[in-house]
Amino acid sequence: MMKHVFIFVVNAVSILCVFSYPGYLANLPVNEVPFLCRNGSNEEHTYSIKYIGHEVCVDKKVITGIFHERNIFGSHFSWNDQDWTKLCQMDSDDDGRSNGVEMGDPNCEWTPNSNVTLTAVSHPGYSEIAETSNNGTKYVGECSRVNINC
Ligand SMILES: [Ca+2]
Repeated sequence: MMKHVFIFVVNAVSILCVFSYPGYLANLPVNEVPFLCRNGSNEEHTYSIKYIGHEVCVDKKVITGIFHERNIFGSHFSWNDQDWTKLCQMDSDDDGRSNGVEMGDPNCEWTPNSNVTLTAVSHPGYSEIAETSNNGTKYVGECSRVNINC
């Protein structure tokens, strides 16, 4: 009897893990976004962030944890019924580029059933400023935004 109870508990925990954050990703065109930022010493860092709608903790370029608090993109995702057609044209972080542009779907054509692989260019919940040079344009945010060493 105890063996069956143990197996039930293990399975219940596994199911909870499967249906956590990754389940929401099916409603977004990408599974992760890059975040290029500059710290107070003017050093640039690039992070790859998987929990797009939540605040994250980063330690030396490695994501070490996740806050459960939503960032502004995560709030918009929730308030708009996880509907990409509504989210795509919004500019959640108010940096002048739509969520679609930032997440690789500038024409808002992606749907959850499309088998298209897109590439995000920046974070839709963290504002970045355009910097143009001879090498092109890059979008740079502030590293303090990612709660380093939290
Ligand atoms: Ca942004």
